[in-house]
Amino acid sequence: MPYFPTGTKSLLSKCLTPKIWEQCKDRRDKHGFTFRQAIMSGSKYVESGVGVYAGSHDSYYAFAPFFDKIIEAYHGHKPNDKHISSMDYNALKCPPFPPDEDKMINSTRIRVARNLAAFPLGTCVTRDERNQIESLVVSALNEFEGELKGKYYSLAKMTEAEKKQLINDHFLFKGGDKYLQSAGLEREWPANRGIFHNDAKTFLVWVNEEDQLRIISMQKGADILAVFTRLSIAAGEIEKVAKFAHDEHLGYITSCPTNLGTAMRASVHIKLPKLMKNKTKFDAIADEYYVQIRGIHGEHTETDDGVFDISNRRRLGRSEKQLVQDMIDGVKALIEAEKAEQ
Ligand code: ADP
Ligand code: CIR
Repeated sequence: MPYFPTGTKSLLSKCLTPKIWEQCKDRRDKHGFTFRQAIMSGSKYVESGVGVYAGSHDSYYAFAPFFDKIIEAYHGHKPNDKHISSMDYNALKCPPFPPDEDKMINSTRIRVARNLAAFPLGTCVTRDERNQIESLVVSALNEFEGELKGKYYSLAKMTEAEKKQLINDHFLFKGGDKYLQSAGLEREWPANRGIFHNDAKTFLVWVNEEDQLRIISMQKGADILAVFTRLSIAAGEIEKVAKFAHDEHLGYITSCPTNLGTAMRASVHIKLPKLMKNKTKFDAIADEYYVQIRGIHGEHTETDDGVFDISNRRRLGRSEKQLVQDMIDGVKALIEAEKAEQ
């Protein structure tokens, strides 16, 4: 059984009891992914928040005594609970922000993660399967017309300068994430990874990173409704041609259990230079409204100039529409608090 030093806070360390270890330690899912592989990341990096990845849709059931606990602890979702999906953008309560608040928001981005039903997850695919996934997804995306029409850029063919520019502009994944590496998600990097985007870079799809697809809608400013509407239409179009791994209990299946359900993160980059100095209040509002605070250069980054990435923390058991609403309500509360700080 892995050793966790005193003070380890990861969900893995909390959920992996000696009984569950005994029950699961020699199990494999139907693609051969072992329980030990699933917990490798958090065993190696004890500072993980969660520390667990699935090898396939089946991992969540093959290792159920363990994953049920993780899922309940993170999402409050019990083994018999159902997940409901709705990308109904007409139901969103999102009046435009007044001008003084609008200018506090630099940009808006909503992404959903999706994986193909016909393959295991990125943690467990072979090189050949990863290649097949790339071909299938890219050929579907190449059919897009109108605003969503774009081009696929293979990571292996990009120059260092192009990559750097896309990362700095917040369009592309970074690679080199130790948590993903320890879960096997960066094997044979950069082969068969890439990004599809339209000319305006308001619609983007990452291929074969943490999940097989990350479908992204983003733009400058605070028009959350426009961003959600574009995402909803694009995800619907892709789903017509690619069957995604999904079930009634877990919603969309993802390699990290924190993303299950909607697999959606809706975020704004927002200036909160005063509130950041009152960390207790900042964190209390974030907790109350179920939003997560990140730095603006991706997960596990800090802020340098008082700009924060604020996003929905919940992903499972509530619809996409409800969770975009969580983010909107949290952002409004944070703006009020920022204005109230001296
Ligand atoms: P995820 O893809 O899980 O949302 P990250 O937090 O690593 O993961 O973010 C990926 C990239 O998207 C980063 O470059 C980040 O800066 C960018 N990003 C996230 N939210 C926004 C936003 N609201 N505006 C602009 N860029 C964003
Ligand atoms: C961790 O456990 O810290 C990483 N594997 C990332 C987990 C997902 N991110 C998150 O909850 N913010």
